[in-house]
Amino acid sequence: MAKLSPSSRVIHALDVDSLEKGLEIVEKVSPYVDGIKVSYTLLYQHGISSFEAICENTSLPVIADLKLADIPAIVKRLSEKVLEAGVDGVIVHGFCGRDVVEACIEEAEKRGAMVFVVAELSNPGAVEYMKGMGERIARMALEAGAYGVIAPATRPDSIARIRRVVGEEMVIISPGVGVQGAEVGDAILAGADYEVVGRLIYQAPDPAEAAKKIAEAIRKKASS
Ligand code: O7M
Repeated sequence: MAKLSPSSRVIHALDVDSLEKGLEIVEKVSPYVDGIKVSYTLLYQHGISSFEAICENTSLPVIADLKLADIPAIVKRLSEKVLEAGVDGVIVHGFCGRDVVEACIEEAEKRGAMVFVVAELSNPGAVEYMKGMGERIARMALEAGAYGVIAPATRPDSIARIRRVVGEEMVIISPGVGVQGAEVGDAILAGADYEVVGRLIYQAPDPAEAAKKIAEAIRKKASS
């Protein structure tokens, strides 16, 4: 199982509907990103075999973003299914509680895979219920033994607070860059390890060039 290793510090959110386009983009952007996140867009269109196809066509870690949110018994079965497809990591919601996160980790550990726990979502409406909850979830994820947490690039203050909770032991990945409003590099400055970038890359006329520019912008910001 591949683990994340920081170089560009970009994870590409491959939220495309077409597997053909997805494979093409993966090939083009792989030199400029550290991981690929796949989601329901491919799953609904092409089934779980699309995750297998992406895994077979890249040496980068592939993270399945199904944002699992159910009772432990179901999360365990869904995690097993998705991990069987060959992905290197899975994403589970933290708000469902420790038993759900632990069920996911139990399955992932059998294969040495990574589990990422959503601590706080990036959309504006998330603050209605989630603000402040992110730190509690992050603490639970740390205690449960998760590999990483997801914190919003749109709220760098939340990233900084979550980093204080998890210390250097956990990886923080942050979506919300570009279309959702966060500037490239700001999540890294606030304490994230990786920025999760979707539309800025897969909707660009030249996804490879876009990924390269984002990686350069992060490098520049992180070293200034
Ligand atoms: O860069 P975008 O806005 O086109 O895409 C962002 C990606 O990150 C997309 O795949 C979302 O599902 C995901 N995401 C968020 O945008 N916000 C969150 O709070 C959490 C995620 C995510 O990846 O959660 C696991």
